Amino acid sequence: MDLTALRNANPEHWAKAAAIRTLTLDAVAAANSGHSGMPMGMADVATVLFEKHLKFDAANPQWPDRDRFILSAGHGSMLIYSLLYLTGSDEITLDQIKNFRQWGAKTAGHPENFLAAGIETTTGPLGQGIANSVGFAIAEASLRARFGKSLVDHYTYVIAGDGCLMEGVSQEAIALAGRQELGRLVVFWDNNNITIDGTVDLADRTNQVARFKASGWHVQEIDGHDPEAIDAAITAAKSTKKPSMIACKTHIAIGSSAQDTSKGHGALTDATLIADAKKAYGAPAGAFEVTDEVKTAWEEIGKRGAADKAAWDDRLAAQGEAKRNRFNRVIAGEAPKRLSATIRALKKQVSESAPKVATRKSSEMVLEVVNPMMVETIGGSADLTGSNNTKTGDLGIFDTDNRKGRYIHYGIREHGMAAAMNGMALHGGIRPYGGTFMCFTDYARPAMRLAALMKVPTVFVMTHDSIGLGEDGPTHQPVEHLAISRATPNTLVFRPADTVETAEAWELALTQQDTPSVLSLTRQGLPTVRTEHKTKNLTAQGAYILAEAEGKRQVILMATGSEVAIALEAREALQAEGIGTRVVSMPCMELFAQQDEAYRKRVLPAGPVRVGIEAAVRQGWDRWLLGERGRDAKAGFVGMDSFGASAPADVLYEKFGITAEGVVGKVKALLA
Ligand SMILES: Cc1ncc(C[n+]2csc(CCOP(=O)(O)OP(=O)(O)O)c2C)c(N)n1
Ligand SMILES: [Mg+2]
Repeated sequence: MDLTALRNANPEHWAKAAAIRTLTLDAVAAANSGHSGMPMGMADVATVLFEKHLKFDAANPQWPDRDRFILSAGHGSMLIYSLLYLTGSDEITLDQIKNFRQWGAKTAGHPENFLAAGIETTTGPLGQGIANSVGFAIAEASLRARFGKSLVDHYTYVIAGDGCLMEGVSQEAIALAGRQELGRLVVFWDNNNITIDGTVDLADRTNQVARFKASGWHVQEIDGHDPEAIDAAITAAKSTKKPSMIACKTHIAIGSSAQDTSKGHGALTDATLIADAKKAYGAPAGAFEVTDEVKTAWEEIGKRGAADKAAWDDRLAAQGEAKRNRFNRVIAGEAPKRLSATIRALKKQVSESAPKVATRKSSEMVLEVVNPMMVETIGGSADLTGSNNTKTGDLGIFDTDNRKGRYIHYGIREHGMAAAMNGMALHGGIRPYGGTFMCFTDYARPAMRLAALMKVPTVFVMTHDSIGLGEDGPTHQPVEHLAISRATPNTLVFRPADTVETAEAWELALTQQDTPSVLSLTRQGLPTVRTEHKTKNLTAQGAYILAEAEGKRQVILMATGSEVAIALEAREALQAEGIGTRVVSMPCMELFAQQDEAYRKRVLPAGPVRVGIEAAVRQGWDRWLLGERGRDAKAGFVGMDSFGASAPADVLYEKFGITAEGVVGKVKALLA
């Protein structure tokens, strides 16, 4: 392709865009890995966006009212690193660019949100970024409605590739954004017709323009290398009330011998190819070389938002004190001081009245007192509102005509919901929680994993958490989902036994800053096991002694959630036969693992027989059964080692042997 005409049409634009291209080529070559073609192809779009539209101030990259730029096609990470370096980030320096993909560098293979400001979300798993962006746009609309346009007034821009649009989650995201008329969301599709295996047609003939339109989007089609067309399209996109998709026809690896081929997707490291491409760009030949003129021009772009930022600071300062404090508090992600007292009051009340309720209902009872005081929560469900008990009286529905509403009907879109919630949490100012059946953790899983990796405190409300859901049968009965959730680093998995533990779990989930929570809640009613009020949050210790052995301690029963009541019943039977039995409630294994050795030893001393009880697979339990001073010959587990079945819950517990008698039998066999 002859680039001369493009270069001559707009030399200043061209030189700035070429800097992205050459930095990308050099960084990928130095790393001997990475993806050159996408940043080369999208450099024109990114340059126009940053130069003419994106509201940001490189000196204040965390400014709450900045526009958000999301690189959904995360493999093109050198695009965002180049932009950050060129505009004057003090974190993504030239040294970082030179250390692309190396140990300890902020320039990781794929962009990681916690490594540098300006990287708004972690992308790489295709489709996640575009799905996160829906949450960013919801957060903006919600906060704008509640705090006013003078404080919140920004756009969310996304670059998505063919891969992002092929991933199923993109459909969930597009449909939700269209339904909610998220007019501040602008998606650029890098329409280069290339993926790794070849041309897009190998696997897809979707008319993307028609697809977006069908979901209520405003769509434009442009030449992604024409700066004037890009500028005009962004201007038009900003003024519509619908979310916008701009289909940008581009050439992957433009100007190189790999242009328009799948070879151009990956690492272009050949020295001749790189030298030739630089020549075609009219760019300096040296590695990582950017002329002072071009660097200065980019730094000017980085300063473009400084006056806006200063004016915004003044507007924030001019707010009434209460509103300013509330804004600052929610942006900082700090729970209100009254949260603890509110939780304590509820605990006292329920430990006295000792209701028999399902923990999904307990969760609703907690939310009824928390939501009115914690204005940053946004709840929702993937079409299971009445089952997940996620909606409380005060919230109102988030909708096109009610942006103040704090409850979202996500539709039957678990993955899209989870990713959107992550987007809200990343945006800041919002504490999202959302529900579905525990079994459909699988459908939300990629975003749940990323919540943990990204260090955002999203709360996943997973109800119907075992065979205890009964008649709906094994398709709906989770058995392995606690294990996979617990296997995920930086995730708190709570399985509370009653309303008191549920209240404690919510308090912990809502005060996390860097860790997502999974609440595993029952469909079936459970007795209150914490009938003696304790002001202390015992769930914070992860596991604690719920009932002490009388006489010589021969047995420790450990259980979670619905099985704690079974453990207590088994203890009664064992104690009646003179077998001293301790019951340990273990609502959160991760928090117990974080306790000091002395505490863990107090709860799980060496000696007694140990039996774990949980209506799920054993995987994950052996640390508590065999480790921590336990011994193989003296440990057992009562739970599931197959899928469940369709029948009433009590019949299932009976048939699968998860009963007090089953536990007593297991204990006696171990004692014999
Ligand atoms: C969920 C997921 N599946 C697979 C991959 C591996 N992968 C990375 S890029 C890519 C092709 C993407 O094609 P496209 O978005 O068109 O990018 P381009 O080749 O145009 O740069 C694939 C399959 C991934 N990163 N994420
Ligand atoms: Mg492509």
